[in-house]
Amino acid sequence: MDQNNWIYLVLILLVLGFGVGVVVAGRRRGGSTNPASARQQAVAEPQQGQAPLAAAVEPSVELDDAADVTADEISDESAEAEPVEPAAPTSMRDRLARARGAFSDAIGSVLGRSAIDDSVWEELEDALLIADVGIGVATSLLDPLRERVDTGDIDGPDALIAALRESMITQLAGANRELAMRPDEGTSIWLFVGVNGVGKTTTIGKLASRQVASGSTVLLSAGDTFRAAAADQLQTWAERSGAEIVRGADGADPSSVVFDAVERASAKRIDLVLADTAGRLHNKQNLMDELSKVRRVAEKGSGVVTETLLVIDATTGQNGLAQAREFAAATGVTGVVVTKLDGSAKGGIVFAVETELGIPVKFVGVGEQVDDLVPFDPSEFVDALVSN
Ligand SMILES: Nc1nc2c(ncn2[C@@H]2O[C@H](COP(=O)(O)OP(=O)(O)OP(=O)(O)O)[C@@H](O)[C@H]2O)c(=O)[nH]1
Ligand SMILES: [Mg+2]
Repeated sequence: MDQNNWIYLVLILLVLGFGVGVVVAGRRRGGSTNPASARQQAVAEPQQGQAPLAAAVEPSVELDDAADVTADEISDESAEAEPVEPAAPTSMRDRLARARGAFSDAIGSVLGRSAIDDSVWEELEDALLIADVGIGVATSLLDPLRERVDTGDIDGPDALIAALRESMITQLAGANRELAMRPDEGTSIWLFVGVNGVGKTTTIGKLASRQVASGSTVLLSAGDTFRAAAADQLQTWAERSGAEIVRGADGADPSSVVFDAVERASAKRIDLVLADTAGRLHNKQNLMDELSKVRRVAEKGSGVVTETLLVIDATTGQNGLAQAREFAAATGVTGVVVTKLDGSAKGGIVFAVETELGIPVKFVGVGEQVDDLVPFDPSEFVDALVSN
């Protein structure tokens, strides 16, 4: 090596030595040249006696989303987030904002009148029809009120709106909205039926959480063997709620899955089986026959179907009534869950189902999260709907 090469080599070594010195000094000060990678390292490799950063964070994200949260996001939250007051529970009134929209305009307008004339009746009828109560229910609500106005029993717009609210509550009064369990007769089974995408699986997940929280042991039966992802979706809810799950092979006979689920539940003395089924069109006879079979087979072992719950999407409006008729004929529906009331201007399907078919609405879905399923309460519902 000649003299120039030696000089170059010495210079390179000097530069490298300086660089290493700077990095080591930075580390000693507790700093890092790359804070993100340092945080990731802390999450991945906690020091002895030190909790990993991820574990120090409340799992405020739902399980589905958890996989998408990077270590960076988690540690940023834990380092910087101020303690947050839990949000006040959203009222029924707020959750039904869209459905109320149709009514509140009409009611505001009626209340602004000095007398009850034809246009008042038109406005109220339009509001009821937009809410999709159906013409039969609208007439049964308004006709008696017309008579009371004629006789002078109702003497002005304020009294008319108050009387309408009362009549709506009365129409929904008296139904038994309990979800039945009959432990003396074996494992209770709640079977969930309905057309595609209405919210059956989500409702099962929400109800499983409620039942587990109230002290029941619960097993979910993944009877939708039609789509591979359906059982995975139910499994996620089982993990969230602390329920067990029985799955069948893809494409397996849905009756065999519910049979196995009930056998497992009764062997383990589990109180309740929540049985999912694939969504199906109510006018496809073979699919409705399959459902009748699922219901029959569910009771072949030591379980009893104490509820067959039809799930209806509020946004489908009056079509929900046709669905209810067919499903009731095939499976003996004992109750309805109306979902997606949070995003619908058509809360009126509740009236149509109850008054025309006599099937009680037992729960309503008002969002996608686990707590967004509430027992149906007529006065709360009507007050939320008919207020200005
Ligand atoms: N906004 C809102 N969305 C809901 C509600 N209930 C269910 N969903 C959503 O509706 C979609 C369909 O829900 P699923 O539970 O998969 O419906 P499903 O009836 O099991 O569907 P299939 O099994 O395909 O027939 C999902 O995105 C749910 O999060 C609700 O009350 N409100
Ligand atoms: Mg489903």
